Amino acid sequence: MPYSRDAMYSTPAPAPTEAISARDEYYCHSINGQPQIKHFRDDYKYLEGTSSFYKIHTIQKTWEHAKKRCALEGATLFYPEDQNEVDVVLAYLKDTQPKFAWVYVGISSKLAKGVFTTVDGVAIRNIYNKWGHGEPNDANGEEDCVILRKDGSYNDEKCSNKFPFICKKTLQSLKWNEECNTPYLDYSYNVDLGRCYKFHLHPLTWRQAVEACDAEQAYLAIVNSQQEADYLVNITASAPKDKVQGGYLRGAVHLGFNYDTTEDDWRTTTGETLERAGYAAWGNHQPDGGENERCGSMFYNGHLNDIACEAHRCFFICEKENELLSLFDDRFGT
Ligand SMILES: [Ca+2]
Ligand SMILES: [Ca+2]
Ligand SMILES: [Ca+2]
Repeated sequence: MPYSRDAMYSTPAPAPTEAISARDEYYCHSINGQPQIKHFRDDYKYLEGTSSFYKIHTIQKTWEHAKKRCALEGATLFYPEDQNEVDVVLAYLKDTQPKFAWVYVGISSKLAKGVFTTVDGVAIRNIYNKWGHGEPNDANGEEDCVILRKDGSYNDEKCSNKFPFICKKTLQSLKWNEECNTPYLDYSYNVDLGRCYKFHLHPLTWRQAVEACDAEQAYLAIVNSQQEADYLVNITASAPKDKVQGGYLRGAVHLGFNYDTTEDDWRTTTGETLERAGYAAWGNHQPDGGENERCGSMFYNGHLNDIACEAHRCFFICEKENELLSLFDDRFGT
């Protein structure tokens, strides 16, 4: 659901008038969101030549993981629409990462050998379509993923090879969540806790959940009070979980704590003991998994549970500060 302008006004304003006016002033300037100032995320660069944002990923990944990572960031594994975009993006690549000789692009022949389509299903003949000499050659019958070389030509490569890649977000597709100051629309602001949360309905393993929250510039939720635990129980109860099909572990949601073997104790992902973080209410007989359950979760009733880090997929909750509101809070002591 797109963020509604009205929702902002439902946030009760704090008492000091100075704070109210400063916030109001901020909101007035940004009421139509970040698309107007052409900002998606700090790690994406806006290129006027194509009216789009790009991020060059320097941690090399397989083609599938590259595609997934871009999707987690709310973007798409880049492929060039036309010669202009090839020129603009390769110039940016040469400028910022001169050592990279090529990048993965969002084109593969995974559907059928020799049929090259983009990650969003467009046939390669309808976009930029310039292969290197003798390519595609499907060497050893195992080259189904495409790289773009610095000279602007494509080559098919083995999908399991790890290469740098670029994620792309068009300005046109950018929407802004004012309440949480983020491009991710499904975060909602809790005024009592002063934080934003998203209940993820695509079950992932604990480690994948850590990555998914990070990709949204958030973190796997950390419970800092009984009040926050109650809120997480509420959003878990109201999430439409029953509609989600498939094999995943029901009854628990991943949270941001795990077993620290150096400390020989449980720690939040920010390194605090659970007691110090503010919430350590374990479920009955938990933790009970020993070495098989070294990661953290919460039963739907709010009690903590140790869980396998990679064996089971579960729902999970991401949490983020609204840096902008915290800035005001610091400044005005509200
Ligand atoms: Ca090849
Ligand atoms: Ca928290
Ligand atoms: Ca357990």
